[in-house]
Amino acid sequence: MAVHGRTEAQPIDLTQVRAYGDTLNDGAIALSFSLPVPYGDEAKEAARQLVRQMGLHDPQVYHAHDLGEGYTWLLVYAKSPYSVDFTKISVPKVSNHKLSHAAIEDYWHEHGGGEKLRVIGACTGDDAHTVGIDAILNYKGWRGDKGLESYKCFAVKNLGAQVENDRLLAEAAAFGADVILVSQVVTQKDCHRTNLAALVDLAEAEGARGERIFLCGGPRLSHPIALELGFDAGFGPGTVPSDVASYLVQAVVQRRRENAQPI
Ligand code: B12
Repeated sequence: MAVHGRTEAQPIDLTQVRAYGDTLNDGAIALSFSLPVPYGDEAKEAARQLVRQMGLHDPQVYHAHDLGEGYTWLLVYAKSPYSVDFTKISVPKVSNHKLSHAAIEDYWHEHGGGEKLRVIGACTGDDAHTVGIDAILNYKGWRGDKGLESYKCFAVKNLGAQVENDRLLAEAAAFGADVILVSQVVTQKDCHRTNLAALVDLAEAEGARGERIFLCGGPRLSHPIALELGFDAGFGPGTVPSDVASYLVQAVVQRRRENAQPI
C-alpha cells in the first residue's frame, strides 16, 4: 500500500531528504507569488522563466489570477533537484523543562528568594496587535491555559500596544522587572527584526541588558530568530502561558546564580 507517495518497501534516506508531491523524492514544490504585469499568457511565461532561474525544473502554472491594475497572482508547481541531510540538522530550543502550574509556583517558592518574579510586557513600535501578549500575560490566558497574572509567583505589568523601546526600558527599570516580554506581530519590511534588535542595542547602551531576561514572541518569531537578535528566548505560534512561565522561573534563577546574586 502506498503511504504519503511511497510504498512500505521504500525506506526514507534521512541523509538526502527531498520535497515531494505525488511520489517520494519527486522534488515537487509549490510556489505562489505576484508579478507586476497584466494577467495573460505573457505573465504565465514570465513566471515559468523566473522559476527556472531559481534552479527549479519543469515549472507548470496551475493557477493565475488577475489582481487588477496590471498585476497577476500565480501558483506554480516545479521540481527541485536539491536535498538536505536531516541527520545533521540541529535547531536551538528553549531548554528548560515544562512544569505544571503548581510546580512553577513551587519552584519559585523554593528558589525565588521570597519576592515575586516581576514581569513587564508590551507590544512595541508601531505594532497594535495585543492579542498575543495579552494571551500570555492576562489572567484568562490562552487555550485553557491560565495567563501569568493567575500565578501567585508573578507580578505582572502589561503596557499594551505601540510602546516605544525607550519607554519600555524606563518602565521596566521603574517596575524592577526581572523579565521583559515583547510581542511583534507585524513583519512587513522586517520591521519586527529591526525593532527587536534596536531594543537590545538600547538596553546594552544603557548597561541594562544583563540585568533582565529578554523574551520576544509572535507568529513569525522563533527561538533561533530570538537568539540571533540578542534575546534570551523566543516563542512562536501555539505558545501557551505555562510554556513561558516554566521557562521564566528557571531562567531567572539560573541568571541570578550566574550573576552570583543571593536568591
Ligand atoms: C486581530 C488582528 C488585527 C487587529 C488587532 C487587534 C488587537 N488588539 O490586537 C487590528 C484590526 C487592529 C489589526 C490591525 C492591523 N493588522 Co492585523 N491582524 C489581526 C489577525 C486577524 C489576528 C491576530 C491575532 O490576534 N492572533 C491571535 C494571537 C493570540 O496570536 P499571536 O499574536 O500569534 O500570539 C501567539 C504567539 O505568537 C505567541 N506570542 C505572541 N506575542 C508574544 C510575546 C511573547 C513575549 C511571547 C512569549 C509569546 C508571544 O503567543 C500567542 C499565543 O499562542 C491577523 C491575521 C491572523 N489570522 O493571524 C492580522 C495580521 C497580523 N494583521 C496584519 C496587518 C497587515 C494589519 C494592519 C497593518 C492592517 C492595516 N493595513 O491597517 C493593521 C496594523 C495595525 C498596527 N499598527 O499594528 C497582517 C500582518 C502581516 C505581516 N506579516 O506583517 C496579518 C497577518 C493579516 C494578514 N494576513 O495580512 N489587526
